Amino acid sequence: MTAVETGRYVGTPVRRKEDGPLLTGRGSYVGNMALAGTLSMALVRSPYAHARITSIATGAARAASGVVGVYTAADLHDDWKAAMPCAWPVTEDMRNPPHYPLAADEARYQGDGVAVVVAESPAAARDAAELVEVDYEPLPVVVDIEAALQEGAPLVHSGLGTNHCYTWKLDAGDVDGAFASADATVSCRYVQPRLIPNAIEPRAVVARPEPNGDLTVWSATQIPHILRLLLAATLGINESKVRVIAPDVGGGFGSKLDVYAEELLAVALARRLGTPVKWVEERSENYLATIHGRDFVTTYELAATSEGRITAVRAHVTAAMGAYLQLVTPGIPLLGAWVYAGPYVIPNYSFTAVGVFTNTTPTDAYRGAGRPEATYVIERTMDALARRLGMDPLELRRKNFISEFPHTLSSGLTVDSGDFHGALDRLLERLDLDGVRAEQARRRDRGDVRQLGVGFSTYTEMCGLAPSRILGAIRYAAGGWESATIRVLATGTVQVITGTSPHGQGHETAWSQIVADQLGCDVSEVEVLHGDTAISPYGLDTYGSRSLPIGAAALCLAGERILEKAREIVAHQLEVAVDDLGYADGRFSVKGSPDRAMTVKEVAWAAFSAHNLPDGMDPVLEATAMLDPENFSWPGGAHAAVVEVDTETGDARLVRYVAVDEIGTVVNPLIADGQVHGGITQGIATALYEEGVYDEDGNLLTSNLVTYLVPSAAELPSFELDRVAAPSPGHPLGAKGVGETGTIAAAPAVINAVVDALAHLGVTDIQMPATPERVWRAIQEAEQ
Ligand code: MCN
Repeated sequence: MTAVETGRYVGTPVRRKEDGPLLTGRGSYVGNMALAGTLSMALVRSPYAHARITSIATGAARAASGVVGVYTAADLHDDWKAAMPCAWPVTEDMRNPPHYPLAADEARYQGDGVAVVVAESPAAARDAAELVEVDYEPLPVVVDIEAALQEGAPLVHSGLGTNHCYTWKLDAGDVDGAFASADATVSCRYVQPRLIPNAIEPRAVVARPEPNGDLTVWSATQIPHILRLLLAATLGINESKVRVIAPDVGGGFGSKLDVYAEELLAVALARRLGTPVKWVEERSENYLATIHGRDFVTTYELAATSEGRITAVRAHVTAAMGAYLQLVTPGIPLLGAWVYAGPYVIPNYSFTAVGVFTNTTPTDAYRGAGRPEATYVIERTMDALARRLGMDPLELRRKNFISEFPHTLSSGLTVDSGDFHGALDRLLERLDLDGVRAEQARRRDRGDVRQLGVGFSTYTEMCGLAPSRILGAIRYAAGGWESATIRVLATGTVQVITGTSPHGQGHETAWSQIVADQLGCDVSEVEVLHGDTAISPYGLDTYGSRSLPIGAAALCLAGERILEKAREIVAHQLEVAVDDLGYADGRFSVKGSPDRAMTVKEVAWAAFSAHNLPDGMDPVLEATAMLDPENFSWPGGAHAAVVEVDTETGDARLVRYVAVDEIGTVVNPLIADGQVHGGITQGIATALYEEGVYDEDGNLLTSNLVTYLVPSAAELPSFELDRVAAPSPGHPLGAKGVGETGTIAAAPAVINAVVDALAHLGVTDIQMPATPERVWRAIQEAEQ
């Protein structure tokens, strides 16, 4: 695609258009909707992680005041034309046990739905749910992924005869040979904690049957288009009869990239009862019933020469699926599968992922999905290899950086552009490493209680999901294209319809900037419509930092088509050849006669009135583009964390965090900074605070905001951000995705810093999250 000229808006920190209503309490969230005749839904959830359901008595609940109906799996059995969808069967022989919105015979994780109550109010529904009497016969439980693979482990699905879901491999080169002939090898084992997404707005859905048999569904979802498709398929409804609307959505971070039992139940019950049915998740339900993230154990090995050239990588990932496969559960490890060599040239490559069922909440996409896991193990192991070789960890990184582009990774994909050296140079300029090291030395000499450490992470990731042919080749069911329509209305204002579905990312502003530059209008004259399948019938929604890489590229293409059509109209009306016209800032003029001109607004009126258009041309100034990218998007960068660790209590605190990202052209630096801030915070949360913990009976011990530690601004320093740019040659603006970079880079930088703070005591490893207890124990063990 040709590069698009930018003007006065792209690259400037335009304030977010969408913030006014949100900040003044005038957002339109599903939870606030009050449609006439709405009934409320509440779920009865299993308190056991694994239990046979021997009976369900619904009589008392049915008799309760305000209750309209109580339903079990058996009652709704005929409503489902298919089981709940898993769109990524990663191997032909992957095990995918049928998953229905309510458990029929067995509950397989704490929170698994076993019955649903519909009542006249949320309180009546919840109260009646308490009256449903379920007899459970507890069954053996397995929550640990490695234990689940042992011979004789309790089986999550006894019918499968195993907890093994799939094994997926990617091999290139002669890995065994490279390890056999290496001067140095390191082998490390890492645990990625289970993470529990906590969007500020919990999930919510309202389903309304329309008088003509159509169905309207409002959902706090990231994926209105995919949801429509899968609601239609699962319930056997004509897809064109279903309209899904994602109004304002208060964050998702991947957790709303799913088709949930509650959405299917609300739709099925609304159809049965002929009236709107609504469900709003409670925070405690969010912990149990919204997907979780991560929960990987990885062994990661590097082979190198004595000079520090890395010759091979071998990564083996064991990944928790949870009790069932949700929409893209099995594919999450694969999203990192190509980048286990990081930003380094490593000729021999081996990656294996093993998916495992456990009696836990299903896992699925959580910010970064697959790539934070990869970056963490690489960047931790780079430090371990540097220790082994007696080299400076940054020198080791520099020695192995990809420095020529495009670069085809040994794993097979091509990194189109990057500047890893430049990012690291800039980081060091900002950091004053010598100063930090001097302070560290002083504290060590003095034997201070609070020791200082600095840690680095240099990264690349593949985002912008993605070329459809590659997604097809790895057995993902859908494509990766995106759509955009631009309409210049008769009065000259512009309507943009995007297939992306922002839920906090600011597309209304960024897309307006891009279109305003292309068409030479004011940013306030552009209105961006999204998140309603009746308005934007085609789209693949927002996740995987794909919206700018793909959605905005489709937008640029639609803009080009608008300008092509406009140019033909101007040439016709001014009676010149199209090539005789120049274009700048929303105005076409005849080369050499600048006064003979028409603005885009004038052309829009001419196209609307259609009095004098070229023969055969359709009226109105409107264009649509569907764009399937040719490559992934390859952001990268270098991050550094400076931490202070209390050697008596084990308390680790961030003192500084410096990030230099390379995301190509930046459309809106304010939005991009916000994305990096949020991303870094989530990476730091993994490193220091957040961990979903089950006891051995499968009870979720971290089931609220008191026990699951989501950090606030009070725990964090002010981040120091900077950027370098290596624009993507495959993107019309040269832009790359940014939505996940911070999360991908931050955790290893922080843990490397904690380890560095304690290196003089002999500490070489600390598992995430580095809680005071873990840090304290690591110090005690090193001292023995
Ligand atoms: N942007 C930019 N210049 C760039 C890259 C991006 O100005 N070079 C801007 C874009 O215009 C867009 C925003 O940054 O407004 C994010 O763009 P992009 O990287 O394309 O990511 P997406 O819009 O596809 O968002 C998805 C990404 C993901 S995968 C998660 S998870 C995540 C994230 O965005 N979840 C979020 N950021 C979030 N932010 C909020 N507030 N809430 C979430 O749930």
